[in-house]
Amino acid sequence: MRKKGIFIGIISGIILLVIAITLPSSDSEVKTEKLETVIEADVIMPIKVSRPGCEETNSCYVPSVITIKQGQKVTWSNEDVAFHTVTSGLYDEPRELFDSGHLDPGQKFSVSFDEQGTFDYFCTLHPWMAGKVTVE
Ligand SMILES: [Cu+2]
Repeated sequence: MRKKGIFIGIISGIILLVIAITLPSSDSEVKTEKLETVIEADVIMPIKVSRPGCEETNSCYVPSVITIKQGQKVTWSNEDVAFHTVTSGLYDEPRELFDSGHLDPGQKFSVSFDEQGTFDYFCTLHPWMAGKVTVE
């Protein structure tokens, strides 16, 4: 009878060990998902950029200047609670290369750049919002 008790003790010990090993791994799966969400966008429109001020610290689009290789894609994500656009050119001088239209909060927009050069872009709703893509 005592042997049976020890056996049950060992078995439940093993079960507890398996649970202990399994728990942290499901935790790290959650972390991995969060990391992927961060990496999905190259440039973000952070919160509160619908009010002037972000242009003083070049943080209307973050990063405000991004350098990529020819043929690569840039993805923008609107992380603000207001609408924004990613529109090629300058506010006073739009260029008809790309235009996201109004991006809802949480919405993303991507452009592939097949030609080298420097490409300015801005937000049609907020004249102070400006950024640049450099394609090498
Ligand atoms: Cu905007």
